[in-house]
Amino acid sequence: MNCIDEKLQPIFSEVTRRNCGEPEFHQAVHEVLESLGRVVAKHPHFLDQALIERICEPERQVIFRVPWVDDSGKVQINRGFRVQFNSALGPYKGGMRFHPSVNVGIIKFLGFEQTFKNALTGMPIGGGKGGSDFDPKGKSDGEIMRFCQSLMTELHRHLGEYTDVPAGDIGVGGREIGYMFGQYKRLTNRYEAGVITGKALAYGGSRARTEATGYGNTYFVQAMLQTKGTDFEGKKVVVSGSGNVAIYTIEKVQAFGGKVVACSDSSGYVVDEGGIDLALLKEIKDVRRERISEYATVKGAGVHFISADKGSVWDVPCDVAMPSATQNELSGKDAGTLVKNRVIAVGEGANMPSTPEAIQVFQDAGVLFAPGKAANAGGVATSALEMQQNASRDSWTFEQTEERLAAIMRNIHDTCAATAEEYGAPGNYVLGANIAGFVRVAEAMQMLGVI
Ligand code: NDP
Ligand code: 2IT
Repeated sequence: MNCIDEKLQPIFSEVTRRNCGEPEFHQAVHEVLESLGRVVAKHPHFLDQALIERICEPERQVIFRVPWVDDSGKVQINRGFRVQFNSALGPYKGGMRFHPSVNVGIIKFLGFEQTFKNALTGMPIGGGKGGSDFDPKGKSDGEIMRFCQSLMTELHRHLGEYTDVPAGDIGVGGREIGYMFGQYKRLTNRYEAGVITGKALAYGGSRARTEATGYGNTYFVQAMLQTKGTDFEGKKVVVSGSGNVAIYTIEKVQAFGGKVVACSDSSGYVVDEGGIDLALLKEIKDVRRERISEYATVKGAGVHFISADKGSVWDVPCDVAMPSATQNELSGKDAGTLVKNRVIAVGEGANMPSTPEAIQVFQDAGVLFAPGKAANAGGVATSALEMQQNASRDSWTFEQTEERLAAIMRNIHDTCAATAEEYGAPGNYVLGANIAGFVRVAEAMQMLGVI
């Protein structure tokens, strides 16, 4: 890891002491503090009133029991979380993740990242995140519904369209959002559409929200490529994951003329040099909910499945890499392989998918590198557009909504680039994103008194 400025080192030490056993949270804080040395050198007033210490401490953390009954009649218990990180810019906003690896440290890292990401969108949304260690894999529809209802039975008292607005993340898509909203509505006796985003169109959702994160990352990478006088046309692209973010990244890359040759899930990856067949991938993942090896089985000759214990999707040579699965999925070694294979750009669709070592390798090699908190902000930005439509009881066309998304991503790109330049590190989007996000949150907090 790089060094943190000596003035900020005590803040980091206190974060690790207070949040022991939460390595992902430490990692996320470390990366932001690394960038802030240049800010406090130029604007020492940001060190006043324990502002940075306050930004590193969530405003509220809720942990609760989620009991539910499985199909065999057995009582199961999971743990639910909601970390309401920062509300200086608006109601807490951020997704819910259902995955067995979820713990408070994971949710805290995600809520911390979300705070700066949401600030970068320029929309009036604070940062929060939640989830559960519930594993949706292999569960029946009835089990998913009963789990979502039980979770919301506790969570609803902490939410509200002006308080905290969840959405989806890993393991939480349209089906789960529907069950959670249904239970919220029932418990509160209020049709408060703006209390959750990622809803289906039938009951207050926004067009283009499903597509927004993947499309947004593709717009961001396109803007980076354009700074070097090039674009996606004819480029070989590897996208990790095969969930919501990955699928709509593949769709937009293909629309921009790129060729996606590999994608993955936690069991392994498939290589299809002819270009991923998106209709088939959607059918296997969204409809049949099967493993990625099924793609190779259906496609047959020429398409390979390689299991996760035999290699990494980052072994596949490409011009552009778009990690869209989970945190720390791309190691320093993987980055070395990508650089050796002449990758020119990396856009993080997932949250913190590259390890600190990987980011260093990319930056040392002069690879265009878009950090998740900037590149994947299109999802939450379109959630804010969904809230806007709900508030005005309006519904926009797909074109109108996508146009707003494209403009927001362009603006985030330009803000990160200009901020990096202003702070003496042209082309460093990590620094640009961290500083621009921080300054927006910090300035609002200073105006609000010691909160
Ligand atoms: P999905 O649940 O739709 O898909 C997740 C994909 O990542 C699956 O292919 C899954 O494989 C894979 N994956 C998950 N965990 C692991 C793991 N531990 N190791 C290897 N592969 C894994 O989630 P999303 O597409 O919504 O989210 C993907 C990433 O994007 C996450 O980091 C999320 O935080 C981030 N993100 C999502 C946004 C959104 O709007 N949905 C917005 C911004 C960021 P498997 O099925 O085998 O588990
Ligand atoms: O990480 C993220 O930005 C999300 N999972 C989307 C959050 C949202 O509120 O739309």
